[in-house]
Amino acid sequence: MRERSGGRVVADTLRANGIDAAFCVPGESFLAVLDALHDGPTRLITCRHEAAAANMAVAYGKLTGRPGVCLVTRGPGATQASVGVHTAAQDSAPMLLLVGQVRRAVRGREAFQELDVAAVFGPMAKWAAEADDPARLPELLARAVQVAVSGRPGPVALALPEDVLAATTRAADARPVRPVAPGAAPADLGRLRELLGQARRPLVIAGGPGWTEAAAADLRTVAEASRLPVAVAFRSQDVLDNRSPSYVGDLGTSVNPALAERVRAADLLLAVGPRLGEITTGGYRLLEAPVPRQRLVHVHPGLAELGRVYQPDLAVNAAVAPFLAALRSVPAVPGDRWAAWAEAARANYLAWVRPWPATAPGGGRDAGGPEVVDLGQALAWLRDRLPDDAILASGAGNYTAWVHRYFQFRRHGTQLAPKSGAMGFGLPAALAAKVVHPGRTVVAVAGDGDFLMTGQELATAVQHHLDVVVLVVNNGMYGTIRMHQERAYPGRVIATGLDNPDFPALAEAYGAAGEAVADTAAFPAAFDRALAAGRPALLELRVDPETITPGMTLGALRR
Ligand SMILES: Cc1ncc(C[n+]2csc(CCOP(=O)(O)OP(=O)(O)O)c2C)c(N)n1
Ligand SMILES: [Mg+2]
Repeated sequence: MRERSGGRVVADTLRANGIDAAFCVPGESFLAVLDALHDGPTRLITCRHEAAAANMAVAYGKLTGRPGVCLVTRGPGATQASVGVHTAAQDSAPMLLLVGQVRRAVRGREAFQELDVAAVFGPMAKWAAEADDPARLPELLARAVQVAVSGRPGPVALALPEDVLAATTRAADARPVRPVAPGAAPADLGRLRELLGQARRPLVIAGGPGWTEAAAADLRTVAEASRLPVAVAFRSQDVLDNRSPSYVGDLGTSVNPALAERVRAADLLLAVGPRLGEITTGGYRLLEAPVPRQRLVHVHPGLAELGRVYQPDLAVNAAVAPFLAALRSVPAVPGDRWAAWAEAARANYLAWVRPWPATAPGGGRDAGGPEVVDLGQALAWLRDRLPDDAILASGAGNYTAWVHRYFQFRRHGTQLAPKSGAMGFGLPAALAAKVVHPGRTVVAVAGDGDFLMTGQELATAVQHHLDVVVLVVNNGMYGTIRMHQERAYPGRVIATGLDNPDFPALAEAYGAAGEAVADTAAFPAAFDRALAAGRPALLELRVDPETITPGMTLGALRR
């Protein structure tokens, strides 16, 4: 084996594993890796903040199934990137946080910027470790990739001391990693068919990691053949074409009450892939812990998730893709017995997303108030305007309730939304999406609070020619918290109001196009201009601050 630097071993490992892009904020601790990436082929996106770089890596992992790589430096870089590690964990997204570390000779002295990466990230990541020998880098890196992509995918944090990266080694590369995705046993499928055979009111809950185009197609085939109603877990709306007669809505933070009622009333829940987490289970109330009243089949690739909160009647340790492929290969269970139940669930969904909500009473032009954008109508228009493969990224805030409800996802891998509810995710995720799919339309939707957590990445978008459209939903407040505040402490507003910058001017200052939209009717033309700008573009959507959720006003909350 030729002699090469530790940094080169890192670069070669990325290439060998098909990781064709990485996201960084540079540091002098990992110059050897940067140098090894100098001549390609991995595309290196340099960012303005490590939180954004880490969020980009999360989005890359979710979109490709390969680990998203984020390179940061020592304590300051690693701690700023930590939000991405947390999101990757809650989102089951494969990710590698590579942290340049102080050199071995001074380790443990609290040297300049030193951080015990394994100790800090140990409880947050799937695995965290530190290299101490250049010759063992191939082994360490291969294990990191293996852990990140296998079973329930997740983040791995590795500290790479500066001198380990700079030293040379003749160690040979490891082989490219093949993800380990457990599959379903024939006995599991037999038992599942038995349980379905006894059911009258079955409901599928689909979500979690490991979805592929084929898995999404298999879910559609299986569900439609057996007329199974399919709800999706929190922020997993792209695992089934929302136009399918089987799609009945999402179990999110603002769930359709009729759907929540169906989860309670179901006699068999078939959870295909999701964690049965707090949001998906309506705060652990739609199912009782530890023994749900509904019969439960839980399919999950991570052994630790099975029986963690709920004891299933049938636990299947399988990834969704092999599970659904196996289920598709056996004869479909006839769905005549629950056809009416399934049709009613679909009707509930259609009623929930239509008619589009109007501006809250007291607001809007007709009432003599200022002009505003009706977010529901804007998203409904977008749903029809965007191609099926367009990617929509978002972060956290009440504005996401409109996204989840009024946009319809049609293709697998088109929704990038943090299951951790972390603000600041949308724009970085959109940029990563544009790196992975340069030919697709990519839209980030952000709140005014949310956007400014990673808004500086407009500079990254301009620098790397990542022409995304950012919709900033401006209600002049941290709306979600204001909503909770008005409920708990009516009229006592503190810390939730925002005096915002001039968003279009800010965008223009970064070299992006910027425009404000203050009227629903003006949105379509403004959006088309943004899309055709030939550079990244931001549209500030001025919405009615009174309308705190679709169908709820601040005034009503206070009363
Ligand atoms: C990183 C992070 N910090 C704080 C919070 C708490 N939080 C949740 S939503 C929210 C307000 C979001 O405001 P904005 O983006 O303007 O959206 P809006 O609710 O107004 O639509 C806050 C502060 C969070 N989820 N994530
Ligand atoms: Mg806001």
